[in-house]
Amino acid sequence: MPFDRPVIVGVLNLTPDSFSDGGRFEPADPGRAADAAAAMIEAGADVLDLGGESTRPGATRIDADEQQRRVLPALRRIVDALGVPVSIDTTRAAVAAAALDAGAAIVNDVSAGREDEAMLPLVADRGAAMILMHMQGEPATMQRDPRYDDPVAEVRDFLLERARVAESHGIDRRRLVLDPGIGFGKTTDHNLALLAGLGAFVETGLPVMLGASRKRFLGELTGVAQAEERGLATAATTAIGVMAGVQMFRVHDVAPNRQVADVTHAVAAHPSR
Ligand code: HH2
Repeated sequence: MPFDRPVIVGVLNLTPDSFSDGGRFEPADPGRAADAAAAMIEAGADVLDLGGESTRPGATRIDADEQQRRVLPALRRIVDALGVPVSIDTTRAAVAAAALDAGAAIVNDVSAGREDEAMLPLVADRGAAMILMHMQGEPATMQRDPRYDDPVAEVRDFLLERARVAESHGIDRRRLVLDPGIGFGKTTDHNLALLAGLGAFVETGLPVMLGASRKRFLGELTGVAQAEERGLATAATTAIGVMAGVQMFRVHDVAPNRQVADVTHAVAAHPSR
């Protein structure tokens, strides 16, 4: 993946219940999802992240067959028509395998390969890239009482350990991306600590992805109740991430984040800094 500019990863949830964009697409109508994907590319997305299971706090689990039924028709269309790198947001190896068969290039696993023991061997075998995300607990209960002594150090150490395990399965380190997992078993204060401490993740030398888009803590900070209206708050996190050296941004609203990332990156990369 080229990192000469920030990579914008557009979120396309093929779910009825995602917290901010659920219910937009029917699996029976992959054309609409492909149109939305084309609009994201037009707006400046470099990668599209497709998912068939919501991981919002308290979400119901979706089995591998149903995830495939939701995601694969749209994924095939997007790969065929747009030829952009696609990542599959799943913790199940069967879903990842089918998505890689259909042309996906990246596996985005919010369990960092912990949920399905077949995941890391699969990614190694296919030579795919992988996003390893930190989560404390599980989606059903993760927001009940998350606790850390030192959120930045604990999340960073967890991710480095998962990267080590991924490498021990034969995944090339250069194909790994670390993601602190904003909102996954974290209070607003934990999320703020992670945003303030992004430099510690960048210093690991592995590429870092930030997924703060529209999340609840942004609503808490701004008083904006509707997730779809947190675009500016999200863009602020993109600016913070770019200044800290973060390379990838998983966002629902591509156009404003593309603009913010490009301008901020021009400043961050300026020789006078
Ligand atoms: N956040 C969500 C889902 N997947 N993957 C990574 N790597 N990082 C994230 O921060 C992340 C993620 C949650 O957002 P969304 O997909 O919009 O909602 P839902 O889980 O309800 O589908």
